This record gives sequence, C-alpha cells and structure tokens, in this order.
Amino acid sequence: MPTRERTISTPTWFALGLFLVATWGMPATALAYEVAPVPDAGSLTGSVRFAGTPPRPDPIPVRKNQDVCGPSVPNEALVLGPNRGVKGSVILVEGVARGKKAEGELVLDNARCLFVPHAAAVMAGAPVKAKTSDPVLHNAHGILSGKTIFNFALSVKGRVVDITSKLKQPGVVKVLCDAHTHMSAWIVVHDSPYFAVTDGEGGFRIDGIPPGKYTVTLWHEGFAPKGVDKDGRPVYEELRLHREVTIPRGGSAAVDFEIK
Ligand SMILES: [Cu+2]
Repeated sequence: MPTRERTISTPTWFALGLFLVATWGMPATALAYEVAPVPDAGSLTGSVRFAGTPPRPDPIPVRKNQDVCGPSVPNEALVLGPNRGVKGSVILVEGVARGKKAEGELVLDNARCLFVPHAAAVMAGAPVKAKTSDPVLHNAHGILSGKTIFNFALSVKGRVVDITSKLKQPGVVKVLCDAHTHMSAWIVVHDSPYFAVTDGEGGFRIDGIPPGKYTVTLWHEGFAPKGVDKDGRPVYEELRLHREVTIPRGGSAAVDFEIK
C-alpha cells in the first residue's frame, strides 16, 4: 500500500504566515474574565513585612510651587507601619478566569502636591478617575512598559478626568506629574478583581476566591536605588515575589511575605 503523506496546502501556510505576522510583537493579552457565581468561595489573608534594617530614603526636594507644596515631600517608596508592616504592596491572585464582579472605583487625587493613593490596584476596565484638589497645575501622565498611555492636565481644582478606557491592559503603570518632579504614583492593573493593596500595617485580605491552587504575586515599587530618571526622580528596583497558595472550599488561606 502506498504511503500517503499528510501535507499542508499552500493556502494554509499562507494563512498561518499572515497570523504570525499579525500577532508578532503584540503584547500578551489576558484571557477574558467572566463574572460568575462562586460557590464555596474562599479567602486569602496575609501580610508583608520588612526583614532586616529598613533603609530610610531621603525626602524628595520640591522644585516648583514650594509655596503650596512645601520645600520637600516624604519619600513614599517604602512606608512601614507597626512591626515593619509594608504599606502599599500589591497582592495579585494570578490566573482567575471566572469569579466575582469588580467593585468600586479608583480615584487618583492630587492632594497637597502628592498623588493619593501612592500605590493602587484596579481590574482592567474597572472605573478609574484622576482629579486634583490643589490650586496649582498638575498633570497625570501614565506610563506602561515605557509608553505613555494617558496624559491629562489637571489645571482646575476639582477637575475630574475619567481614565478608565486607558487602563485596559494588565501591567504596572507608573504615574508622573511632569510639572512636579517630586510626584509619582503606581497603578497596578490586574486581569481579575482578585487583588489587594496592603494597609498601613502591611496586611491584606482578598475574598470571594474560587477554591483551587493559585500563584500569588507580591509587587512592590522597590527601595533599592537604581539611579534617577530624566527629570531627577529617584528610581528603585521593583520587587516581585511569587508563592503557591491553595484556597480551600469555603475556608481561608494565609500567606506572609517578607521583603528586604
Ligand atoms: Cu504636580
């Protein structure tokens, strides 16, 4: 019997080639998240603590509008609470494709020449607004992977800009005010609503998680100096730690991170 070889037709190769060309260089897109009931949901609690002797970064000098902003602002890269709990660490449960609905709205304020909150997290597509409560000109300039994804002037006290549509891709967005080189903030955009930002004591809690095994990521903006950016802002080595966690049916799991 003659051997019949399976061959791929020229049009198929052509189509495959077009697909490869079309997808080459595209950022990895997250799986579409689906809101669904979560029977036997579990929760994740934990903390982030600083181990060892914490560095004490210098205050950041203010170069413009000192009459409103003051001569310097505290460096918010590493903010420790009681027992060296690390405030402003972002905790992400990875790979949850179905589950609870995202709730609430993130408002990034410019208040007394600081972005408030300094570190935040949001689900891609969930409502986010930037506003200013100050009498000086600020802007909110969002950068993801070295590219500007939004840049709005916040010129009038009370002005609110909706930036929801700019935060559709998961990733770590650095926010700068180009007018004030002492100002910076972070928005971590996640592909599901399963995230938390540690409180003033370094604690966090995430509820409504479908039972199962997950990788949990800790992200922190870092405190080990890496130099300065083009405007002289201090830049730090970002931290990412990963842990495997099993969320039990209707129960709670705990994970404690240490950074140093
Ligand atoms: Cu500003």
